[in-house]
Amino acid sequence: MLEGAPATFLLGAATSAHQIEGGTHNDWTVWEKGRYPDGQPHVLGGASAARAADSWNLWRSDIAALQLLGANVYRLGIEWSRLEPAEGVWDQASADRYRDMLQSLVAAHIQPMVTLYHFTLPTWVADRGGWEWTGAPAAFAAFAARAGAAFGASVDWWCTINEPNVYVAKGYLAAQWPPGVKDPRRAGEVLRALMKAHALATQALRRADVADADGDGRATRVGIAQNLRIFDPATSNPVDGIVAGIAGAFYNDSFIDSVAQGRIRVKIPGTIDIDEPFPALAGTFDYLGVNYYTREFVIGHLRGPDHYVPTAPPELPRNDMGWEIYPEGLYRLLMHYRSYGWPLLVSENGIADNGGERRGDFIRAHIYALDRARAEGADVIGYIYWSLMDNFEWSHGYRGRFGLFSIDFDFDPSLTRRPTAAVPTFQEAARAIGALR
Ligand code: PNW
Repeated sequence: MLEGAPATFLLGAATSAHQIEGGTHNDWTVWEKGRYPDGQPHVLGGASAARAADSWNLWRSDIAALQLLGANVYRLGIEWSRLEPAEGVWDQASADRYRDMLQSLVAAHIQPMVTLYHFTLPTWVADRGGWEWTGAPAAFAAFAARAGAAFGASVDWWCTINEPNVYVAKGYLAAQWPPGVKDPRRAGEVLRALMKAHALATQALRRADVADADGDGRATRVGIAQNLRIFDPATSNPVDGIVAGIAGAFYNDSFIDSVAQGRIRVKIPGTIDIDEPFPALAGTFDYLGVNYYTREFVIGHLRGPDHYVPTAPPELPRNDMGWEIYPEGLYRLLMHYRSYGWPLLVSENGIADNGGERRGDFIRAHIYALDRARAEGADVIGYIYWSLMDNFEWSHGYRGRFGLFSIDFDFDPSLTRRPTAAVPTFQEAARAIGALR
């Protein structure tokens, strides 16, 4: 694994604020208390992130876990609703705690990579309409400016927005996440707003963070983490191929192509058609973050309410959440997206595997896929596993166990981070780049 990769290769693990911290108050906190019209709770089993992994208090154990792995990067979130509990109000005590965390990471030779928005909004933003509020992109940029000024001395790597496409699909197409909407027109508008928010936040970060934390001559590396999937046609029926192409163009590429062109383009034939010049988007990626999990097989329909029906042959290997395990897909995506010219960072890749027996092989197979892409010329600068430890897996509650470290949320009040059987595999990769001896 990672043979010939430079010592600067980023190898680490990821989390997000709401999924691990506990004690957050945002639009998801509200959603977790709610139910669907049929009485089902929004979150499986009525679970909530009220305590989650308690990283707000146990963050030193998280750093110890990263050290055991030999990680040289930790992708973590900072919670907007904590730092700015009301518009324009900055919570200094929370900022101090994040600063301590970030400084401790740097002292441990682990570069922090900070995500500003990972699915959760302050209630004061959500109450005004969330990303449909016309003031939202500017409010987010103001938050980014403050975060850049407050934490820039420890942080060079910034991720403005995590998976804008998943957020829009879950919140505005599938109605499974807040705000629980099913409306393609609004989905398109929210994607447009997220692009503007990213562009404005990038400008803000570059202005506010002028401190070069790692001494490599660059104070900021900004990008997004985009969920990328392989969409393969389920059969040789040309309709499947056409619909798979449309799905990929919307889901994988709207955001990326808009940045590449400095122009907001969101299109689903017959459904969404947005085209707006937005020059501030151009040049806003210092890297492209690739969150890769799975492939989908597409059965297309030209008529009827569902043009797009994802399916999956039953014989394929799956994780605990039913997602196909398909390492080759990572190779295919890296080889495709290299043509945009941005350095590629695998910003998430992981498996829900409750027993933990399959995780080591999963990581090895995906790093091999990454190695193949590197050998063929792709500029892949890092691999970040999702997740450092088990955490609140959104609408699945604590059912999806992605952690390199497991947590017994039911019976262990101290929430000890226990190494899973995949840790030696990760350590082997860390040794290959000289991050662990
Ligand atoms: C990513 N889907 O989200 C996120 O960035 C993490 O917060 C999350 O825990 C991780 O993947 C594992 O799910 C996704 O349903 C959530 O297709 C759901 C989907 C995809 C990505």
